[in-house]
Amino acid sequence: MRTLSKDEQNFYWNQGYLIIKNVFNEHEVAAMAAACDEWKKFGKLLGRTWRDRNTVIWVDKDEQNETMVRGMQWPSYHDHVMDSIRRDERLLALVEPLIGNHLKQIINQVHWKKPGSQTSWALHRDVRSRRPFEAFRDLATSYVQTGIAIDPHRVENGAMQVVPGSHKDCSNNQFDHEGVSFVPEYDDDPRKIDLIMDPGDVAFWTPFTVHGGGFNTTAGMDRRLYINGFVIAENCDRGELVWDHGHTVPLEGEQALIQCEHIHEYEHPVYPADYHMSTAVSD
Ligand SMILES: O=C(O)CCC(=O)C(=O)O
Repeated sequence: MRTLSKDEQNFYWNQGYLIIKNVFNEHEVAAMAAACDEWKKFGKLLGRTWRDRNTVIWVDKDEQNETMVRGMQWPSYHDHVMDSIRRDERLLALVEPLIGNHLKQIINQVHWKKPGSQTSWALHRDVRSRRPFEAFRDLATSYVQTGIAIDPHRVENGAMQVVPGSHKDCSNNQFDHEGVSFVPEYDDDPRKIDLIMDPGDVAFWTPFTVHGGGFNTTAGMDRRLYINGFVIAENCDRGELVWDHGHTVPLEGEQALIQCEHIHEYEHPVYPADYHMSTAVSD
């Protein structure tokens, strides 16, 4: 099984990101794309942002005032394709040298950028979304975010951007208060690069790495990224156990507390009127 070499591990810790090519094959990518198409249809049918416990579909209007799906969280409670990919042992084999094999998952998310859309994620550090702060210990060395390219990621369709080395520009204890948000001061940072990926490639980044992305300016190329975030189980009070000392754990029973603070009060799906992609703390 493909794992990370020492050089790749060093690259990740030094640069704050890494790309591994060809982790998933074309059939697996096609299956993810088809699953996403179904979720997109479902989102359009709903016509507005929708939540059931940890599962959220972000539905919005595009520039032509047409209903569009910008992303979703936790398809894996309901979708065996997305579920099997998130706990595929090839992902574990790549993450394990960085944070071990007893892991919780706190992010399971798809980002859509449809052709011509103005969807983007301004530069930020994911640490801003790790709330409450005290639920996440030793974040810098305990948490790895992964992103699987479902479509080709190119500059023109809004590939994710990272600022290599930016995770070293700050320290953990700078973030023990509210108010950490976007970091526009990195917009013109000469270190900033586009993460060019082919379908099936996987990107890795740390919670302190500055990243984000631009618009999809193409006429016909979707840009979907399947994001799964893993954390050393002992160092996090939130999330679903995904790997129990190397043994995969299915999503069964009551959903865990992750980001939905009122999860155990939900009796049926809700349409939170004030929940909007641009303001959601989600990544
Ligand atoms: O989808 C993208 O291009 C950006 C992803 C991102 O910023 C995030 O997951 O935090």
